[in-house]
Amino acid sequence: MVVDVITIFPAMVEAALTEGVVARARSSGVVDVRVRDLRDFTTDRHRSVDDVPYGGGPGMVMKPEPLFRAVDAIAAERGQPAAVVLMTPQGRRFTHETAARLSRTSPLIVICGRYEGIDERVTSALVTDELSIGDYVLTGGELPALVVIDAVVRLVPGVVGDAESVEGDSFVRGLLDHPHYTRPAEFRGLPVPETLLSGHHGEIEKWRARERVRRTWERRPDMLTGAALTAEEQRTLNELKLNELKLDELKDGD
Ligand code: 4HQ
Repeated sequence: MVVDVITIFPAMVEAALTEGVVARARSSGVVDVRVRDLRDFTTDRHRSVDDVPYGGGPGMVMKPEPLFRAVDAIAAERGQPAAVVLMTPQGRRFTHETAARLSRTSPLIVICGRYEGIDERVTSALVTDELSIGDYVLTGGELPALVVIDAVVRLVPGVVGDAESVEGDSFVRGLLDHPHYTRPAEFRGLPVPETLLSGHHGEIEKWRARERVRRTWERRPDMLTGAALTAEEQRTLNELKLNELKLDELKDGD
């Protein structure tokens, strides 16, 4: 998979792509992620990438020319992009489904915005996907772009090994994960749940299934509509629902 990132802070983006799973995927050649300095696509003496907003108001706007030149140059080198992603709080929320789709989309260009935003002609003529990583305002699109690249790259076949398998991932399964423990069996008086020490694989899987459903019920009830549950998970959910009904009856006093 081929990804080009356009930013005015290439060192910041490169640093994050030089560690961990993404770095390994890059050096093994499974993915080719290149970071491009937007200023390399300017033509003026000051290498300007921003200008004052038409209509007035605070802050600066990213100029269209450097972004158009950057996308044109990248397209000439890498081929016509299958998607041009812009990170912005105005975008659709980035989810596992979008990550999975983008992991099958290549070549990909990701634009990191700075300042108040970018000239709307870039968005309407070049950008295919406006994505937001959440409802908060950051100082730039670099961290959101890194979030997207990290989530997308680990879904590319051959990047994550069998041990770290993607199949069991929370948002693939539609449930939150069960708790994890490692040695020692007791730490500062805190024990590891008995079942996990038992060596009974069937019982351990049952315990984990129940914990996944219980946690999802408590923390993310919205995820339970639409989750594909195993028999044990469904049994646990039914139990929790029954408990809630019984509690409601007690409160109503009938
Ligand atoms: N920004 N999800 C403002 C974000 C953001 C987000 C990126 C800040 C673009 C101009 N991007 N710049 N949240 O807050 O994607």
